[in-house]
Amino acid sequence: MRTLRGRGRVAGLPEWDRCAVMGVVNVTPDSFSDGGRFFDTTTAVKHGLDLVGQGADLVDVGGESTRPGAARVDEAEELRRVIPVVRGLVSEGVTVSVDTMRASVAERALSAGALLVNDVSGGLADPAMISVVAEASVPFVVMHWRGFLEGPNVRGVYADVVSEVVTELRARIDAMVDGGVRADRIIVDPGLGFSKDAEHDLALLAHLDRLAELDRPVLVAASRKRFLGRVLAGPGAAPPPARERDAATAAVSAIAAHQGAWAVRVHEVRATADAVRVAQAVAQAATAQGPGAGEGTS
Ligand code: PMM
Repeated sequence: MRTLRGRGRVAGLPEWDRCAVMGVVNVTPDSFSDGGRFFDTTTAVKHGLDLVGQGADLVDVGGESTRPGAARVDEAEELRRVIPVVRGLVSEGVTVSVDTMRASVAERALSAGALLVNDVSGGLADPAMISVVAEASVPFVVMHWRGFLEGPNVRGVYADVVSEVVTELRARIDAMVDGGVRADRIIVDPGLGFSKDAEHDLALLAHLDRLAELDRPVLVAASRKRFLGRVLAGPGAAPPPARERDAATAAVSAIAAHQGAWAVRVHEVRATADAVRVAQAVAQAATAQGPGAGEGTS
């Protein structure tokens, strides 16, 4: 099986010897899977620390829901939600990433100690994002995005979803590099569920190795997403609610880690932390075994 290359080190971040686990803290009243649960600073910081206790290597803090039809929060409100949580987690020694489409929020979060910017728009929503990331010389997650999830953008149209995602991500990488972002800072993400149906998401997971063409580490963020609801429900049935999709999420984490993903982004950390360790043990056994190993034992 072809696996992803370039999983190893992302410049500017600690190095993990296996697929890293990114725990999610949404400081929002309305995210689709955990909206409202961690909406005040103290609860959000405590939740982030709990995720680290359960095995998260880094914590992704976001203040704006990206679910279909969600209204944008204004900049002041996003800053109010995100910055104190970033500061609180950084002061506890946590490696923090900021999930934002706004350059100003990214900049303030970096000043508060965040080490990574995770932008679901891949730098498209805010033209100032590229220069902020270039200037700070920090790692940047470039997710595949076709615009805000409203109107026709909710359902993407693809002739060949895998090839189109690879091509469109390559264009974003080129734009980032042209804007002064160092290539070794860029992480790519196929953007599961963003202008994609279940069949698109599953095709991307089945062909994750194609992202190796981009030669960048890959982040997979499948946690609790709609396509898992579809898979669990089967044809015609109602999908289970988002919070009942954690076992399915951990299954995706094992698949992604086995294929060589750099990190997986999840709401429930414990099962995924186990999944990536099992994937690592299997990978090590495969290396130890190697071609020809075991000869002479019979
Ligand atoms: N999905 C969500 C939020 N942030 N970041 C990246 N890099 N990739 C994603 O697919 C992604 C993301 C939406 O899920 P949430 O509201 O449960 O956090």
